[in-house]
Amino acid sequence: MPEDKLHSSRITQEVEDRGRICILKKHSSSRRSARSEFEKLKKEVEPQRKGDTMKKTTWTFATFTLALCALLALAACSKKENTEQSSNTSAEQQAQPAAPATPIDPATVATVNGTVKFDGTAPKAAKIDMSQDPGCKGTNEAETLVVSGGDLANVFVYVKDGLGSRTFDTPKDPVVLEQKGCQYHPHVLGVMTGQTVDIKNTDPTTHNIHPTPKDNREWNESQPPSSADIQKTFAREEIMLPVKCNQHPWMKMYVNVVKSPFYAVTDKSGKYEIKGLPPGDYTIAFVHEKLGEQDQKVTVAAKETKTVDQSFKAGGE
Ligand SMILES: [Cu+2]
Repeated sequence: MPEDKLHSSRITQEVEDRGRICILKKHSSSRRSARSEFEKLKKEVEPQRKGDTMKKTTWTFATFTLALCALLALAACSKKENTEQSSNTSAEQQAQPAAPATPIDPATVATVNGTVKFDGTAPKAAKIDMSQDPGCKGTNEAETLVVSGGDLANVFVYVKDGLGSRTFDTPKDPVVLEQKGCQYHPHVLGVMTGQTVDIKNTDPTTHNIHPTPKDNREWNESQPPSSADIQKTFAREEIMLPVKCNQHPWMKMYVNVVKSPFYAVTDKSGKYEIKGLPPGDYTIAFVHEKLGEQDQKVTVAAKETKTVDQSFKAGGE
């Protein structure tokens, strides 16, 4: 091969190799360094061009290859940048920088408690046939309406209004959601924004947890028996966020994500209690998955305990 051709083909090879290395190693971690890589490469090759007898076509090819490599490197690098950006965004959504909590004087705090009743005759809870999965042990019945002696369980009660611009610390302890007997425990869960929900599977079968939110990120994850807990947070306030299991169609529960610690879920006796409230005027919301929402206004003075009962009529009115 004549010496000039050998030289030009060597340069072309070099350009190709450098471009390839740039892309493969991704050592250009940003758009700027990819661009400087291109400039450096160009400077190195350019002076050789002047004294070179290389044919024009070879040079066109070399420049084209150089430009293509640089473009590919830019694309690879900017793609990486975008990925980083989007993962940062979702990380921010998951854990927003916490504003300092507004101080509450513990000597003045009040309590709101009460009982929630179901007004009417509750239909008998439907039995659930779990025979499709031998890993689902025990008996199970629908929890859409859990009434005993007129007391309504699984009502989410929270301070909907009156807290103004107060902010609260996110509790460090997680709330636990357990899958046991192919049933969610609890059926209605309260959690603060950013607080961890620790999801356990104590069944000898695989579950697939699938929240279907309106305002939070949707996800679904499989959890085989004896696997590690799944830990999740919810970034935005959302009441009665449905959670289902993709393996077992009867499995349903609701997560309630709130910004304050002033919430409770009625127990089997229909009772709830919200403690530690600063004195003030509040709207208390009572929310049931099937019967809807009812609100009540309440004013609590310092150290006062006020009883706020509520009843739901059959049919949601
Ligand atoms: Cu399941």
